[in-house]
Amino acid sequence: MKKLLLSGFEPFLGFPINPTESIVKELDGKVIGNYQVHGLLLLVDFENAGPKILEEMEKVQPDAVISLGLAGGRSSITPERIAVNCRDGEADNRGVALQDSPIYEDGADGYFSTLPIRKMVNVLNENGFPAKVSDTAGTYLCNNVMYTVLHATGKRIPAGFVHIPASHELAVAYKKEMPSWSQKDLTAAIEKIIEMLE
Ligand code: PCA
Repeated sequence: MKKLLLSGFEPFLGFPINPTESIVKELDGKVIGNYQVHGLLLLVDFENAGPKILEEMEKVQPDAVISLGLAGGRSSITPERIAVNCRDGEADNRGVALQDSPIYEDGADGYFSTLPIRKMVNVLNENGFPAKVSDTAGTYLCNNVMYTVLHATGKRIPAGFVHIPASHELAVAYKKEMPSWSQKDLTAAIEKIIEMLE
């Protein structure tokens, strides 16, 4: 049985809930398609998140890595195309704010996702889940994790990042006009993505 490392994040900035946390908890240990899922919850912490996922990869030796993050305000599931060697933006959950800071001093400018992102989007849309490829994972923790993983794996295994919209619970708690999905649909969409991985 192949192994999939599935990561999500704790809540961050003003968002009291991170729907990726429930997905990771719910799918942890499950067998979906060709993969057994190993869930990992990451801190929104620049110093900790990269080393933590690399440590887990060392332990699990996954055959694929999918990292999940919340993109509050997006209305679709968005597999990310590219990660860039840059950290910038709001303070993380430890209060650390970085500006124009490379993730690896001598790292490549960017890495393309090695997940089948086009197929993922097509399969999601065929199954009634709105999805599209995103051309930027930003410069915050999500991009940081995507870049760190791809820097380590190269093209060796399928690896990459998928941003998801808010859940209804988050929209109710945070900003009611925020586009949102049911937690059940968010989880089902991620299951669908895993199911189609070879
Ligand atoms: N989303 C943030 C960090 C944690 C998360 O779930 C991001 O898009 O960078």
